[in-house]
Amino acid sequence: MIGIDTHRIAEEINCLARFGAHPGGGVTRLLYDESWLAAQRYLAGRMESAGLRVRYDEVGNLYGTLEGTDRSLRPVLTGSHVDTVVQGGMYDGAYGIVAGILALEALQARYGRPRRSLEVVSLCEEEGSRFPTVFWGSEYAAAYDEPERNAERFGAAESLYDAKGLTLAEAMASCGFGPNGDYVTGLERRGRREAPYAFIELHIEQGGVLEAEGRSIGIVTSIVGQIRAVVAVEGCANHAGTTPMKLRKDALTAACEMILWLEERARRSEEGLVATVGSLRTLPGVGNVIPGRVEFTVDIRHSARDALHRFAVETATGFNRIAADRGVVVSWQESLSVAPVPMDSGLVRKWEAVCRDEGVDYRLMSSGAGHDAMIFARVCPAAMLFVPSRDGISHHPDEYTDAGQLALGACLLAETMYRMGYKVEEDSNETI
Ligand code: HGY
Ligand code: MN
Ligand code: MN
Repeated sequence: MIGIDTHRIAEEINCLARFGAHPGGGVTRLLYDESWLAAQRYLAGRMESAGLRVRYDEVGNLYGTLEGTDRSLRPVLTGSHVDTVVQGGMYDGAYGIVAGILALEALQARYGRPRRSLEVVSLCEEEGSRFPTVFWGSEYAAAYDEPERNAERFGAAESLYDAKGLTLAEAMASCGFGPNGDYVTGLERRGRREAPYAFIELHIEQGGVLEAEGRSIGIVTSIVGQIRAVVAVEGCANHAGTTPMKLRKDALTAACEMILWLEERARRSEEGLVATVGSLRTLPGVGNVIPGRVEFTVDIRHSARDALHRFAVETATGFNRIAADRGVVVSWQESLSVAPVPMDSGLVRKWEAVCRDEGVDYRLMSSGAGHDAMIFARVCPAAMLFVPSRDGISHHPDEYTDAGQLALGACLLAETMYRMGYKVEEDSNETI
């Protein structure tokens, strides 16, 4: 199996983490902000120095291609997202991009050109940290034969606002991307004309299972489904000093009752269901005014579609009951509904064969985090490989994975890409 230098991969991830390094610790690199653009430009240069053909697509996904000799074969695509949560870790997303570049660089150095093109992509956005939308990069890339879908998404971008009131469309245009973008002339101005042969994503586990079992590799069999919503509670703002308690329509105390109710129901619910309120805003948000309006986010996940939807319906019903009891009005605006997605069994078997051949101890597992692989799974076989997260911590400055484990994951990625790109099975219909 090709070797990826332990020190090198840790170094390169540290280097990428400089873009958006947060003074309070961690990394904040948000779609189309300055650090995002600087990171993409750095990665474009790094892909070029790795001998890859570099191009952007309309939304700013950045591709590095190791051109195959047989252009009739569709490319294998690896990679992940370059954006982060606010004060997130330096491995979530970034690891899959850096490992992909190092793997293609090592393969080219050892074996020259593959038969089948091999590509690494730095997807522009997955987290939903700046605008109320997620998977902005992979949704565009996966709509390879649905230009109207991307046109619709570009239309919607005109009314997706960040905290400072800038629209996604304006932010995209400010980086030179979007339908009229001039990002770099001569580069591919549209997404891919055909789906990749396969999408394989290397990612940190973001949980504690591998570490608890002392294993270095997890092969993902499925990714949980998610329902995300913004809940608004409309009460009545009033004077904090002159309004008797029994006459109040306090939006914040109503929201608090809903949030504690949600936590308690999730605790008692089906095994594996999780529900989170990650952000909350009160209006007018000053100490001597009873909050008149509260907006908070709800994030519900489960590996079974019906359990996920059942819980979401129960939650909306429970919130309505609490609102009625308190004389306030509640509304629920869904921002994401993505079903649980199985990973491709052929690719899972391929990963298992590579691990067995190389004597690597692995386990099969599902993912509690969402990933770009679940979007690509709509249009091509998709699969993921996990490496451990220390103490299971992620979306936090303390996110960490040992360099040896990072390098092992990258070696397995390189070996899998080698088998799919250089030792192409002579199958006509290109099945995995
Ligand atoms: O939230 C998630 O599951 C992913 O990290 N975006
Ligand atoms: Mn994440
Ligand atoms: Mn991620």
